[in-house]
Amino acid sequence: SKGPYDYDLIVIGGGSAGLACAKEAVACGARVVCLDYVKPTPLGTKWGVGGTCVNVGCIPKKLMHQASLLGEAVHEAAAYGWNVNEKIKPDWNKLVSSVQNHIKSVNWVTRVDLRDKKVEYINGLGSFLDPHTMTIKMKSGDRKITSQTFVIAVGGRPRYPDIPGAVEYGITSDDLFSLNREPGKTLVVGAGYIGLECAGFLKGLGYEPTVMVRSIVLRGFDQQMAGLVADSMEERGIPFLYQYVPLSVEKLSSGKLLVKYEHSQSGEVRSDTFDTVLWAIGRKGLVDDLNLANAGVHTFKDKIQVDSYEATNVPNIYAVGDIIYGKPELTPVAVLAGRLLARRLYGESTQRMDYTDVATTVFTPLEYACVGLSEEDAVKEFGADEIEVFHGYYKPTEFFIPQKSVRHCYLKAVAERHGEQRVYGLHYLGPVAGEVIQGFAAALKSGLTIKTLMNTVGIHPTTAEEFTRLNITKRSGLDPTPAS
Ligand code: FAD
Ligand code: NA7
Repeated sequence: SKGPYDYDLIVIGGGSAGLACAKEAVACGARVVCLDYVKPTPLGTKWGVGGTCVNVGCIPKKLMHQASLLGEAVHEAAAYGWNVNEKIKPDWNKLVSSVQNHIKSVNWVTRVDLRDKKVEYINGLGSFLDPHTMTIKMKSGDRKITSQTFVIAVGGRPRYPDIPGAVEYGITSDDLFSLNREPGKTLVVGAGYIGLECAGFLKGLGYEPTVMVRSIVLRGFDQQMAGLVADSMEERGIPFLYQYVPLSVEKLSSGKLLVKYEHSQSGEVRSDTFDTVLWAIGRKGLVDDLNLANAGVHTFKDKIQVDSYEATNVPNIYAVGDIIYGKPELTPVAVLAGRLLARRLYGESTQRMDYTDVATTVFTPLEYACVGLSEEDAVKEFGADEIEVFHGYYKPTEFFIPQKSVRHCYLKAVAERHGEQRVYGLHYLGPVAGEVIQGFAAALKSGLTIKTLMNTVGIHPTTAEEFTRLNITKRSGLDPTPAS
C-alpha cells in the first residue's frame, strides 16, 4: 500500500550522510528519494553528486596532500642514493586535472551505485512547504512531492568574511581543488584544520602560503599538539601572522590582491600583496534554502539541534551529518549516523550513533592524529590530580638519512592516574598519523589501559610502536627527548 504520501522518506542532500541513509532505507524496504543540489560558488565552481567529501573535501584534499608529500619524498630520495633532479616542480594544471578526473569517476560510480541499489535520485534543490511537502527546484521546473518522513542532510559551505572584496576576490576550499591557475603567493585566513591543511600542501607544492590566525591554532584540538603542528609548519617556511584579522581585499592593476589587515590588540594596520586569498574561516550550515519555518523546524546558529535519535523538534523530520549542531563534522561520522538512522526508521534496529571517541587526523605536512580527550579536556573533566600524561619525542627511522627535522615528532597518552589507568586520549604527531591512530581508536573504545599498552609488543621499526614505550610521565619532569 502506498499510503497518503508519494514517499516514505525524502533525504535532502546527497553527501556522505544522505547517500548512506537513503541506500540503507531502500535496503530496509522504504520508498525513498534523495535530493542533491550544489549552488555554484561566487567564482562559478560547481560539482556533481556525492557531497563535500568527494568533491571539495576529504578526497581532493588528501590527493593534494599526497602530491605534496611525494615532492618531499623525491627530495629525500636523493639522500638515499637516487639520482633525481633537485629542482623538481609540479605542474598545477596537470595536478588539478588528475584530481578532477578522479572526482568525475567517483561521481559516475555514485550514480551507477544509486541506480543499482534502486535509490531514486533527483538533482534539485529542496525546500519545505509544510512538514510533509517539499518543492524541488529543478532545471526542468518546480515539482511538489510529499513524504511521511524527512532526513535533512544538507551539510555546509565555507563562510566568507564580511569585509570589502572578500567575495569578489577571495576563494575558498570549494574553488581551490579545481583552480585553473597556479595559486602562487597565497594568504590563508583561518587556522582550523582546513586552513592549515591547505597551507601545508601549497607549501609542499612549491607555492608561498602565509597563515593568518585570529586567535589560536586548531581550536578544539589539544593545544600542546596544535602548537607543535604550527611550529613544524613555521619550520618549513610557512609564516604565521598571529592575532591578525583581514580588513579588505583590493585588486591592483597588476592583478595582484592587496590585503589590509589589523592586529586585533594593538590595532596596527599592515598590508601585503598576494596572488590568492583563501578563506578558511569555518563553515555555515545550509539551512536557508530549506524554508524550515514552513515545517516548523528550529535552527540554532545555522545548524539544527537533534536528540540522540537525530530527531529535530518536528516528529517526522530528522537531521544527520554536518548540519547537526555540536557533533564532529567528519565523513565517517555522517555515514554511520545516516545508516543507523535508516535502520532505526525502517529496520529492526534500535542502535543509536555514538559520537564519542571519534578518531581524526589533521593532514598537515607533519600529520597529527588523535582519539579521545585532549589533555585540557581530561583535566577539566577529572581534575589535574587525577590525570597522568605519558609522553615522548621520537625519531622516525624514515627521517634519519634525509636528516629531516625530528623536533616535532611527539606523542602522548592521557590516562587515569590511579587504579586501572584507563587511557582517555591518544595524540600522535608524525608520519602517516591516521594509519597509526586508527587501530588504537578501536583499542581505546574497548577500554585500553596503560598496562595493556605497555604489555603490547611493538612492531619494529615503526613510529606506532612508540605508543608501547611511553614510560615518561609529564609529572616526573623527566626529559621526554630520546637519548640518541
Ligand atoms: P555534505 O557532504 O556537504 O552533503 C550535503 C549535500 O546536500 C551537498 O551536496 C549539498 O549541495 C546538498 N544540499 C544542500 N542543501 C540542499 C537542498 N536544499 N536541496 C538539495 N540538496 C542540498 N572529513 C573527514 O572525515 N576527513 C577529512 O579528511 C575531511 N577533510 C575535509 C576537507 C575539506 C576541505 C572539507 C571542506 C571537509 C572535510 N571533511 C573531512 C568533512 C567532510 O567533508 C564532511 O564532514 C562531510 O562531507 C559531511 O557530509 P554531509 O552529508 O553532512 O554533508
Ligand atoms: P574551523 O575549525 O571552524 O576554523 C575556522 C578558523 O577561522 C579558526 O581558526 C577561526 O578562528 C578563524 N576565523 C573564524 N572567523 C574568522 C574571521 N572572521 N576572520 C578571521 N579568522 C576567522 O573551520 P575549518 O574551516 O577549518 O573547519 C570546518 C569545520 O570542520 C569546522 O566547523 C569543524 O567543526 C570541522 P577562531 O579560533 O574562531 O578565533
